[in-house]
Amino acid sequence: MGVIKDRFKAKADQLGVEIKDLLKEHGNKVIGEVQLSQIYQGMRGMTGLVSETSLLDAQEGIRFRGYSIPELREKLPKAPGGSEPLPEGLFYLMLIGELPTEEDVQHVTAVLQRRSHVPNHVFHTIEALPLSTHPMTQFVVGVMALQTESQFSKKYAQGMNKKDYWEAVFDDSMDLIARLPRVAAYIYRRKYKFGEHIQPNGLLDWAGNFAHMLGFEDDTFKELMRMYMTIHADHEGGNVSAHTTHLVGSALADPYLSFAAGMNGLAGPLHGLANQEVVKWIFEMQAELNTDSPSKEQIEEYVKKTLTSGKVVPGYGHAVLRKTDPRFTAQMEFGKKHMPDDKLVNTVWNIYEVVPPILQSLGKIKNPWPNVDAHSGSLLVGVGMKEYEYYTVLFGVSRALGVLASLCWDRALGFAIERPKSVTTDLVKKWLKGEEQIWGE
Ligand code: CMX
Repeated sequence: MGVIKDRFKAKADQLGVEIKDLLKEHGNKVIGEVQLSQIYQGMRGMTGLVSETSLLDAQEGIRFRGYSIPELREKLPKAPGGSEPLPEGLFYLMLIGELPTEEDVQHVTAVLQRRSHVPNHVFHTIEALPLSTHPMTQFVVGVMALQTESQFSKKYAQGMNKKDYWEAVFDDSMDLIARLPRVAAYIYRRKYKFGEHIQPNGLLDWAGNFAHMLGFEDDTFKELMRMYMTIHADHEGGNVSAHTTHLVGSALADPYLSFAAGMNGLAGPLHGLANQEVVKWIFEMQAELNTDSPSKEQIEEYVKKTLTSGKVVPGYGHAVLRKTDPRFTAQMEFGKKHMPDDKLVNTVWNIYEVVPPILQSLGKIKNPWPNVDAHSGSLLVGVGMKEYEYYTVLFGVSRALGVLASLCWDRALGFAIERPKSVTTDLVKKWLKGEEQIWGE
C-alpha cells in the first residue's frame, strides 16, 4: 500500500495547509442560518460537517470528487471483458481525489487481496448467534469481532503521537475493506446455503471475488456486484451511516468500532434496510393479488392501501434529493441491458410510473421520486439472489469504501471530536419570550 499511502499523505498535507489558511482568513464567515424547525426536524438542510469524498446535489444527485455516476461508469477502469467500473477505482478516487489508472486499480486490488485474511475467532463469534439472527446483526457482530485486529487501538494504547493517527486509521481501513467480503459471504453461506463456505479466489477483483464467495459465478452477477459496490459506496457525509461512522470516529474510536456503529444505522428501514423492504413489499403485493405481474391499476390500489395503513412506500423519497436518484437510473439501465423481460424488474418500472403522482398528491412529501433502494433488490432477485433480508449487508460492504475513505481524511485533517449543542423545549420557550438566550446567538 506504500504508494497509495504516500500519495494520500501528500494530498492530505496539502489540503491541511489550505484549510488552515482558509480558516485563518474566513473562519468567522457565517454559513446560512438555523431555523427552529430544523433543530426539531432532523437538522434537514443544515450544513454542519465536512466530507471530502462526495457531494450531493438535490437535482443532479451524487458526485464523487466531481464525477457523476454516468461519468464514473464510463471513466473508471473495468475488469477484463466487463463494462461496469471496478469499485477499487472509486475507492482510489475518493481517497486520492484523482481518477486512477488501470495500474492504480490493479494495485488496490492486489493490496486488498493481500490483506483479506479473517481470523477464525470472527467466524466462531458469528456461529454463536442463532441462525435466525438478521444478516445485518451478524454482519455488525462480525465487524466487532474483527476489532481485535485494530492497529489504531493497539498503537493508541501504546501512546501514539496524534500526528500518526491518520496512518493507523488508513491501515485499519484497508484491512477492514479487504476483510468485509469474506465476513459478509460467510454470513450468506451460513444462513442460506447450509454453511457450505467457499474459499476466496485470489485472482479475482474485490467485487468479483465477493460474488464468487457468495456462490455466484456467472458474469452478470459479477458485473452487478461491481456496479452495486460502486453506486452504493458514498452519498456525502450527512446520511445516517456516513455521519455515524464520522461521529463515532471523532471520539477516536477505531475504524472497526466506527464502521460497526455506522452499519447499525444502515440497518434502519428509513435508510439502508429500505432495499429489503422494497422487495418484501412487492412480494407481499404479489401474494395478496395472486399475480407476479400486477397491473398499474392494481399497483395504484396497493400503494394507496400502504399509505392509508400509516406505512411508507419503501424506496421512495429522500432527505436531500429532489429528482429520480441517478443510482436508480443506473440500475434501470443495467436491467434494460441484462434482464429486460424480468417480471419483477418490470414491476419496479411500473411502480416508478405509478408512485410519484400519488405521493405528490399528498402534498407533504418533498421528493416523490425513487431512491437507490427502489431498484436494487429486483436486480438481485433477477440474478438469482432471492434472500432479501441479506441485501443491506451488500449495501454495507459497499458503504465501507466511502465512509472509511472519509475516516482517513477526518484523521489526516485532524478534525475535532463532534459535539453540537442541544437545547430543551423549556429553554426554547423562554428564548421565544426573550427570557433566555440560546448559546451562540
Ligand atoms: N412514503 C410515505 N410517506 C413518505 C414517504 C414515502 N416514501 N417519504 C416521505 N414520506 C412522508 C414522511 O414520513 C413525512 O410524513 P409526516 O410529516 O407525516 O411525518 C412527510 O412525508 C415529509 O417527509 P419528507 O420531508 O419528504 O422526507 P424526510 O426527509 O423526512 O424523509 C425518507 C426521507 C427517505 C426517510 C422518507 O422519504 C422515507 O421514509 N422514504 C421511504 C424509506 C426509504 O426508501 N428510505 C431509503 C432512503 C435512501 C437510503 O438512505 O438508503
